Amino acid sequence: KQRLSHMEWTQYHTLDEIYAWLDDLQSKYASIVTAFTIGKSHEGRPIRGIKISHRPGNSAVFIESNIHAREWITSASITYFIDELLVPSKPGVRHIAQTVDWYIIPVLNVDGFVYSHESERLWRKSRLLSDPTGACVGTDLNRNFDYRWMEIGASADPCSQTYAGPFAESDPEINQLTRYINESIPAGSIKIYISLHSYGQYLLSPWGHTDAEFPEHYPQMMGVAKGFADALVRRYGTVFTYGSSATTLYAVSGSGKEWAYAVKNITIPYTIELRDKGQLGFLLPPEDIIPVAREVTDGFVGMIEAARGI
Ligand code: ING
Ligand code: ZN
Repeated sequence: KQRLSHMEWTQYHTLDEIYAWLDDLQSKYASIVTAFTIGKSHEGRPIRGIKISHRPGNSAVFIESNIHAREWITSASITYFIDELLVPSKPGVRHIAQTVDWYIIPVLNVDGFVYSHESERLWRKSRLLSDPTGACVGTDLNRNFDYRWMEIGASADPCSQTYAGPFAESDPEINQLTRYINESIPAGSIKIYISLHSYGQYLLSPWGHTDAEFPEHYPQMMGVAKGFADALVRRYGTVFTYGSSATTLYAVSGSGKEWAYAVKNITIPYTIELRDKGQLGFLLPPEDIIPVAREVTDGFVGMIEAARGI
């Protein structure tokens, strides 16, 4: 297998290609890059991430991407963002690279991602078989977190696209993600948690489970969301809507950002839904990778600058 020395972001890459690229980054930028593995997926693939840190003592941002298999634009654009952090093309990006510790898992749902490449493009869930009849495969990993698990917007039917799993953290992808955050990242250092999805152009905060109440830090969440959306729209005019999940999109429970906020006390947790608004949906063409990645990079610069002092 040929090893990639770099990616061009003109096509969607396989998991093996993304991992070969991660290996290259680790050797090329050894002084600031630490590759890590949170564990293995149900089918035995390593779930890998990258930590970018220029100096000790920075606050951290944690990003999980491609928790849903078919949302390829998420790993495509976050790998571009990683490249930008390592070789910044603008001072704003250099600044957020140097003053924040970035923990990024480009593909969390590795089994589903490979399945989406090889067998069924629109696959969403994991590949864990928990249906006793054997008829349906996969857990919706963004319903499998251990906070208000299975309360609302999640299904107990293994055949559903939003099947929450037989119990909270049933799937190794989720229990190892939470264990990694609990055990391997200094307590309290993560200030922002991002779960990267497509599509819809939303930036969603807690709460997911209710539209009748807002979390204590909702004003800060919205202030930082505005920083992201205002910076992003300036590049190509792409409009992102922000608000709580339950009031903006729909009610859910057991998703990553709720766990991050309620269990880990991470003040600024979001689900971000990248382009588009549904015209092409999950099938965004490869020509869109670079524009999406560029606007998202601008958005992250605006987000971090808005979050200073929170
Ligand atoms: N959408 C998210 C989902 O998991 C979401 C939307 C997540 C809404 C969390 C509210 C809270 O269903 C996609 N496209 O996956
Ligand atoms: Zn999703």
